[in-house]
Amino acid sequence: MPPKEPVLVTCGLPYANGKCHIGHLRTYVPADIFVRALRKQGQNPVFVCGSDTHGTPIVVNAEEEKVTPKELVSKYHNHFEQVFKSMGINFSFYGNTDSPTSHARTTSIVEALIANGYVYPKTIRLAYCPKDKRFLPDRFVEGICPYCGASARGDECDQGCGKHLEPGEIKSAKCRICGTTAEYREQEHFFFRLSAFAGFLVDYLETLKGTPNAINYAKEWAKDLRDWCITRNLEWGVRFPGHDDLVVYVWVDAPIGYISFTEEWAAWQGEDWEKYWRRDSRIVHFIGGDIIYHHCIFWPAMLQGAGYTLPSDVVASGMLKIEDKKFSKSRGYVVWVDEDYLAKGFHPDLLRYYLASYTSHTKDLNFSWKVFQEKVNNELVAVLGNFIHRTVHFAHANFGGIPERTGGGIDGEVIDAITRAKAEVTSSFDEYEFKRLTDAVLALAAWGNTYFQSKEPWQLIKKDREQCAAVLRNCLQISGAIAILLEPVLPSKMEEAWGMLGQDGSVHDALFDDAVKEIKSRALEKPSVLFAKIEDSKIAEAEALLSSRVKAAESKANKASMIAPEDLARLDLRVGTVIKAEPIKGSDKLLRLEVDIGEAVPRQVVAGIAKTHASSALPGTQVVLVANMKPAKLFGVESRGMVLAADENGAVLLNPQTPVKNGTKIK
Ligand code: B3M
Ligand code: ZN
Repeated sequence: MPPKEPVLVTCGLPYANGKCHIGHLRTYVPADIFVRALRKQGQNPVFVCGSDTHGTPIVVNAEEEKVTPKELVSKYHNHFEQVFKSMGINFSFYGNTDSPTSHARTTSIVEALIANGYVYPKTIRLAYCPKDKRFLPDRFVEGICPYCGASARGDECDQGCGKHLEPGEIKSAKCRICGTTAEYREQEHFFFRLSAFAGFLVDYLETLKGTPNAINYAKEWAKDLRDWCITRNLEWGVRFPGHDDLVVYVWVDAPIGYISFTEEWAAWQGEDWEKYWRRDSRIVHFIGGDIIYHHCIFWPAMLQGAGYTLPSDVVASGMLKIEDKKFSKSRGYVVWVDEDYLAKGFHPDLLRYYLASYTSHTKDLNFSWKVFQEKVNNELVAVLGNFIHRTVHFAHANFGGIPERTGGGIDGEVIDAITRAKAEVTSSFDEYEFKRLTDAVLALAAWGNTYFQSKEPWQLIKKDREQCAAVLRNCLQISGAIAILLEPVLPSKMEEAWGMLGQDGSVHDALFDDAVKEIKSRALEKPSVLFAKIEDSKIAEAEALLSSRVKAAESKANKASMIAPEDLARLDLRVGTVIKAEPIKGSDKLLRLEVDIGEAVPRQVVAGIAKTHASSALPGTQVVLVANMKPAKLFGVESRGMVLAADENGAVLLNPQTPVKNGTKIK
């Protein structure tokens, strides 16, 4: 059954605060493939996206770049729009959340939520920088996650458990700009009554489609909902109605961009936006795996509370790795789409192919330049390009084009092979598994190569010209089918192939069903090379650029971590003698030591040396102790210090060259 119309597809809005990298494309390319595939099934989806322009991600970076938020946003808005276009990602509309329409729609939705009783004021304690004399919303504050203890920023435990943090929740808060320890001050803020939507969300998530990662996480989270603070102390953003000193939290107005961009597109096209957002429709959100909470919990609750159509599908992509390392801009593990890829002359379609064909949409995707080269050379060049090229080349050289039909039509086995591939391609979209699409088409090309080889047209042409023509027609039929089925992934390359096959119109307008329509006879030109091999030197150059960036990041980090003499002076290092040593129950690594450091009572410390030291051999040994360590409990035993050891093959204890008095300080 064809999915219902009208269809709106959206992509998560990139923050307009930095350049586009491959991590972004992990979401946008599959979304574009999906939209193109819907068109090939005769549907007419609208595809919107745009810049996320508000919130502390923008304000912090603008302060760092010493420009206004508006200037920062317009610079990167243009950058993203340009890169998306170059990558063949064709949005129906690419907006920005600072537009008058976006402000108006946000205000209207917030007012509706207030009118419907879903917003209430509450006084909370917030981080405040006494030096900069301002409140520190979200990314302006750094500290410790109250849930897992990892370093976190104000709105999100980005290095640990990934939890969304509410204002005031972060512990040991420091101002990100000046490093001053924050104070907590009280202020009235406004909360969205998310808890009122608990029952609604449980039911809604039963009906939500998309990828299992999105739906399953959301179902867990829906069990424990906390109300959500939706105002912030910022100048930049959408004013909270009736309060000139507050703006709404960026995660309120950002998804509302999906609606306002539809409005702007509709005004431009003379269409009706309410068809999508006020009546029955199919709304599909493509997002990164880290913003599932926002799209499956906050957003549907907001829409429900204000009376809008709910999303039908949430499609969340897996994470991206670079050369098997966790993606990280600060550590240099990043590939910039513009300067590292497009500007180096790599064709956009090759990267689209990599992103679609590497792995399942929800799994980790590793980008490696070597694998990129292998995939292009072994799959696109050796299988796909080779098949289309040899077919067109042979037809051109021996028949001057696609030969006339004589006798029967296309072979049954050829039609079967195409039909199988087409079924696999169309069904891959029901599960948002784009790799199945590329695998199926590659298999069809491989099948074509075997067919060509087994029919030996180079022999046939000498013996039976008519039979040879029939074989060629079959091969050209397969080539045309490949161009149609693969157009969503390789739009510009398949348009080129379509041209080489002399077909009418554009492959962008062909339907999947056209893949089995019999190809027409026509004159062909000598084919050009569709995919060229990527040389080792190109890859070596790209790898060198990446590793120089990683090295630069490392040396910057090393410089930043150099210490001054006064930092060393903070360590209270003393020599002591082990008086007692014994194993700790339940641990095969730890020993409990009592160390005399010249104090009235020996220090009890826990040391991870059980694998390398028998407890009986230790009493009498001098050791070096960090005497001002924060006390910690290990296996129920309190440790009040740390014994120093060289970290080789386990632990080699440090001690003075000649015995010294217990308690002697180390300088
Ligand atoms: N601007 C980017 C992110 O957190 C954020 C997405 C908004 S989608 C409405 O990935
Ligand atoms: Zn955490």
